[in-house]
Amino acid sequence: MHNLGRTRSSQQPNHLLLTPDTFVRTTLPGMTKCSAIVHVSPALGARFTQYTAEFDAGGELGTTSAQRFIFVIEGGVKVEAEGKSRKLGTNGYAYFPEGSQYRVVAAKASRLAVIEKHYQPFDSAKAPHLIVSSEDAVSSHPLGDDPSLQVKCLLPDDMSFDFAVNTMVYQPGAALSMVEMHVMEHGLIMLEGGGIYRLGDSWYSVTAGDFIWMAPWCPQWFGAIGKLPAKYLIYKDWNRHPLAGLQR
Ligand code: UGY
Ligand code: MN
Repeated sequence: MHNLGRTRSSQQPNHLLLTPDTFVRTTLPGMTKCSAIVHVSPALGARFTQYTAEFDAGGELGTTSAQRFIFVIEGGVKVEAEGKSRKLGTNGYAYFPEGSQYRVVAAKASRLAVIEKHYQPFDSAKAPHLIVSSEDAVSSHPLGDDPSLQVKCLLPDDMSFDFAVNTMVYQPGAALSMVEMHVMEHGLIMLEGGGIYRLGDSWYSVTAGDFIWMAPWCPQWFGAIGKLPAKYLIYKDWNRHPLAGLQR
């Protein structure tokens, strides 16, 4: 249904808000019975790609030359890697190192958050390893000293990994204690609830299903509104010097 040209989606130099009414689907090379809503990519200045993959039962993601992180938003998939087959249900996730061999096959109609990034090696750190797990199995900790804002780190706190993916759960009324401005960029998918996101000099109402990209140093703040907790999955580049990857 059209909305007389109106949407909450907004593309700005240092941030992007994409709401489901503006999603456009495409099939990426290697996908079968699967389509992608590409939320952000280097075409916009990001140093990673994030998309939502929508599978029919039996659909497959295919391969990539980059390292890849997947998170099951809805449904379930089978991960075949290192000679084992493991099932991931809702909140299940996996990390695949660059160059590894694996298959991701949907057990039923499913929706996954997918993040891909070319690996940035670091001197003495060993190569990152395969991870297949569930967010439900990860323990949370408060952000700062605020127990109403809980964070789960889905990847190990280890220099082998050049990015982090966390979930953050805000109790109704909880908020970031400061406006953050930092070198890392973010890809964020709202999983539950909603609230107000400050991005740059704009304040947006956001809700489950929305995607946000924040460029490095984009001013950012979130406060949860409503009677239910707000939850999001958030990517950031991590563990590398700001000059890493640039020519001498
Ligand atoms: O990890 C973070 O930088 C996180 N606190 N940022 C955010 O939620 N916008
Ligand atoms: Mn941040």
